[in-house]
Amino acid sequence: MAMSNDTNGVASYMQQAKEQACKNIEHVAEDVAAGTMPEGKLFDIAQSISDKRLDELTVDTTTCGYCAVGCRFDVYSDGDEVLATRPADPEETPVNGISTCVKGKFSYGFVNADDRLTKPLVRNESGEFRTASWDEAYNRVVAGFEDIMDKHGGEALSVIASSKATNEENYLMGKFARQVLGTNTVDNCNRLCHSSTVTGLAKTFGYGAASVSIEDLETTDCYLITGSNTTEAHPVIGTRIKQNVRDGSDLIVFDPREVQIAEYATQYTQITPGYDAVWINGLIRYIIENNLHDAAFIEERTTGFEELKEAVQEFTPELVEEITGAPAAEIESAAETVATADSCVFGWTLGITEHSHGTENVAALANLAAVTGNVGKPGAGVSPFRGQNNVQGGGGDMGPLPDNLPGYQKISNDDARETFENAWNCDISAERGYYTTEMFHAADAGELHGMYCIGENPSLSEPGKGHGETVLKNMEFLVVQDLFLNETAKYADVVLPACSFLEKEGTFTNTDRTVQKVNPVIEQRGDSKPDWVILQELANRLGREWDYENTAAIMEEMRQLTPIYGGISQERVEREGGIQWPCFDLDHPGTQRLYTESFNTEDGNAHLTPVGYSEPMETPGDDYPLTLTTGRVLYQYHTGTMTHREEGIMEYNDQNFVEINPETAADDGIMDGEPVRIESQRGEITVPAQITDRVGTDTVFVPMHFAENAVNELTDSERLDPEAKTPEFKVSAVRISSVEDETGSVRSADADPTVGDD
Ligand SMILES: Nc1nc2c(c(=O)[nH]1)N[C@H]1C(S)=C(S)[C@@H](COP(=O)(O)OP(=O)(O)OC[C@H]3O[C@@H](n4cnc5c(=O)[nH]c(N)nc54)[C@H](O)[C@@H]3O)O[C@H]1N2
Ligand SMILES: Nc1nc2c(c(=O)[nH]1)N[C@H]1C(S)=C(S)[C@@H](COP(=O)(O)OP(=O)(O)OC[C@H]3O[C@@H](n4cnc5c(=O)[nH]c(N)nc54)[C@H](O)[C@@H]3O)O[C@H]1N2
Ligand code: SF4
Ligand SMILES: [Mo]
Repeated sequence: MAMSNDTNGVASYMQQAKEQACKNIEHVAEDVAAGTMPEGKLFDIAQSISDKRLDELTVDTTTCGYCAVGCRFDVYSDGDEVLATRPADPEETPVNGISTCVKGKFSYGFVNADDRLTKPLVRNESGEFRTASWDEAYNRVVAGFEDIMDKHGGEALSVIASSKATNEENYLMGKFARQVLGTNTVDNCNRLCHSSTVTGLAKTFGYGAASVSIEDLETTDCYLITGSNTTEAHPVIGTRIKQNVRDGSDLIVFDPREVQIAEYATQYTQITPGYDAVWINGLIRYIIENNLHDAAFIEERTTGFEELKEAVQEFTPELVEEITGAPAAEIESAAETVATADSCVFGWTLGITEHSHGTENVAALANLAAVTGNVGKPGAGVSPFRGQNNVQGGGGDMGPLPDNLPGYQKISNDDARETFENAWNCDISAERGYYTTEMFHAADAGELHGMYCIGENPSLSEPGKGHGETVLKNMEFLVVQDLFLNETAKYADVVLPACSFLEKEGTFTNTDRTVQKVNPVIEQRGDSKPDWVILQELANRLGREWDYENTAAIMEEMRQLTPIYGGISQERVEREGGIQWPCFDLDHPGTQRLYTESFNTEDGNAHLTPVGYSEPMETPGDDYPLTLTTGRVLYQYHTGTMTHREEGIMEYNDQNFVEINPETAADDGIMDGEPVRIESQRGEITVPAQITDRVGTDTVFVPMHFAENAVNELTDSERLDPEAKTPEFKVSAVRISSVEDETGSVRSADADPTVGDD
């Protein structure tokens, strides 16, 4: 960590930010960030910085540990606490420049929270947790895993890897599962998220990743954005898009909710959740019918056009309107705009993927991109905005997956398996393990007996909360490795305290495939340890000989076994800044844009993949007449383990709510702010109403961030995409009714996510 010589500069920066925030409060009627960003907080920070002696402060640049945008900034600390963040040297921040969002800037209360885990926990004789030495905790873990291996074989064990952790740590989580435990059942949150993107893009274009760079996102002529609440979930990308639209680009948004990005759109079309392939096929049909497709691109770079043309015939504008609610005229105008733009980026997130036909939705979008020739040229391509800070790298590229080894090398491929069997000195089964969503059913069926859950909170985040909890409770042996005793850890036999991204070194890979450095900016808390250290110590107690001196050594081993990361060493990332994969050797510059010459398929062509009619596995009917869709808000992060410990954030949004259209609310006699009971076939919750025409009359929305009245009581663990096994989080049939004897406050409906750095 470098010593700061710029503390006055930080204090004055924070002071200016505070003034800016106050200006916002005065001038923007429906304030915003003010709630979280808190004048008070900013003032405290400015004060605490100026109170410190210069030589007590450190400053270092690191990468944000919240979302996959991959913002970088300088963190000021006294070694113990994060005092402030500030834009870093722009050379070091290729993705965000000087922008960050409220979470990256302020949400660090979790670091020193009173209930942060600082010592291992084990159960005492009466089943209560008590603190233990690392030695005792490790012995319990070894005994627990060995017992299950002896009784049922290693394949009865499972690992949930953490996309919050670094690439190096995730490489070790995959290696630990296969080499130390002898199981291919290792998976992570990608399964609940973008795995349908990965399967959909792998079969059409080859790589399960964004083809574009942030630069393309800043400069394109046109955007088609769907199923992405960009300004709340990827705020800094949202800001880039808004700027470019202000400069004249077109922005078309299809979403069941009029989320903030829709307010900036040149065309916003409200759709019924769950029928995306229908309207996307409608666009393709119109484009081909009207000769707006890119015939040269199709001829030279794709296969399957005739089959696609045939398959989209049934999706007339009239049919699309009937099924999705998108007016025929809007289908036509969107098709015209996309097809005639010089370049177009297709951006999506979970509104497309979290369905029982997410892979088909993604394939349909890939078809649209290819048919209009919008791949592999500047400003054009596919851009699934990835989720967790390191889900691209840690959750995918590093191979903690049931069917893939690092770098998407298939477990079924004999050569790939042999390479890893030799390098890791172990046997690897050619049969894939269980995906996360399948693990819970396998445990029910008595096929899976133990789980090592690292940095995830499946008790709350998996679909069908009741089912998930029962499985965790019944798990013969459960180890949880986390920053907190989260809702999953409550069922654990042993809990191991891990370090957060602020306390450790390594790399994260962001949504545009850029590998960036993560540096420790504060001391480790209590006896907690970085995930890689825990994994190494456990592997050695289970009979292996791991001797990584640091995370650079892990990266070195990984890159030699992973062609797409072949040229990415920590030393190089440190020296050059971000490097985008694929980067095949140390002289390779990295790849800004995919598919400029050819696709990553055997014949080098994009494989157009016809997609027929599809609908959700559960649709509204007489008993449950509304569609529930679920997701995020700007201020909160997932199950709240981190953001719920930041006072400023909780002042602004401290409880669950349901968005209901005014007409729907009136029909049911529901008043704004009053409690509403929401019931599905799985369960019921009661949350305050937020009446807003952001949602249509057939849809309600509940966020996923709260343990009390958790929305996953209502979702379903059975309904999965057939290939990716992603749950249908975005569609459940529900009914609502007014509950009169409780009250609650709700957040304001429209929030401006930017923090004023840009
Ligand atoms: N503040 C914040 N930011 C985050 C996170 C967080 O928890 N909080 N989590 C991160 C993670 S892991 C992820 S994966 C991303 C997720 O980022 P998003 O996917 O943008 O987040 P969601 O809130 O799930 O939003 C889904 C969007 O899809 C729309 N939608 C719902 N149903 C449908 C449908 O059937 N069709 C279409 N076309 N649209 C639909 C919703 O209205 C919403 O706009 O966010 C990342 N960033
Ligand atoms: N209804 C509904 N449910 C959903 C979704 C939805 O849209 N709707 N979205 C799904 C999606 S996209 C996702 S990604 C999942 C997210 O679900 P999870 O990944 O289960 O949620 P998080 O709350 O992010 O859990 C991360 C855990 O890691 C811990 N942690 C943080 N940093 C570290 C670290 O460095 N090391 C270790 N060991 N632990 C760490 C945190 O304390 C926290 O307990 O939720 C899914 N669930
Ligand atoms: S946009 Fe994402 S990466 Fe950037 S500061 Fe916010 S949470 Fe962090
Ligand atoms: Mo995610």
